Amino acid sequence: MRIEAEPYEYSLNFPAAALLIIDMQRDFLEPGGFGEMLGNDVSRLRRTIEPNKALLAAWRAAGGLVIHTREGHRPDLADLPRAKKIRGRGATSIGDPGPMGRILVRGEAGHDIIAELYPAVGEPVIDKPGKGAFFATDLHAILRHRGIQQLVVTGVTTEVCVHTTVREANDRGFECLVVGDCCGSYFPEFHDTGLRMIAAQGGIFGWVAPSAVVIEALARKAA
Ligand code: C5J
Repeated sequence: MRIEAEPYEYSLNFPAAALLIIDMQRDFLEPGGFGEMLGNDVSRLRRTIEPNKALLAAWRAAGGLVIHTREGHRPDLADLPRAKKIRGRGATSIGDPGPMGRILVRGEAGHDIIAELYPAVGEPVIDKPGKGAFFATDLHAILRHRGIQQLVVTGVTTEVCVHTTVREANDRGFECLVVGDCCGSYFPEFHDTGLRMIAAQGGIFGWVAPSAVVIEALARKAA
């Protein structure tokens, strides 16, 4: 399946491709969550919900593998490096009580994925303690076992967990197509530059395309 993308067309090999949705969690996206508590404008992330819903529906209808990730830590915080805990010097940090339970702790309400994009039964959910989805997780093993070579990547935030994951994936030999309007940042300039960085230099980390062209390619496949 040929997809018009930056810096040049992406050849989607559907059975060997997975949709990887990064950290669409309540604490990052919902009003009253940790992200908003830190002073961020969550509407900048929420604009990605509808395009993600449409892409997810099309991907599921085509029978493709969907993988979700969540950033967070063990309730005992044993996997939380001190450097991450104290970063930002904020009054409230990871593991502390927040508006939706303990912040970025597994099992808490704010750690969970937003209802609009909730994982279906059988879709792997990767709990990741870092920014990249490969660090200290079984993602690579799952992709290998399923014969996946390509990743269509969406989620938040563009310049942090999406970027880190795409860089990790690229170094492991995966071809990454980042769906621009399905990614979001609290900082619009970081989002725009983050996408440009991926496709720059001949696609140094991967490709970038809008959701409409990916959905259209999936519809062509179904026809
Ligand atoms: C993600 C973050 N998911 N910005 N986390 O990007 O801390």
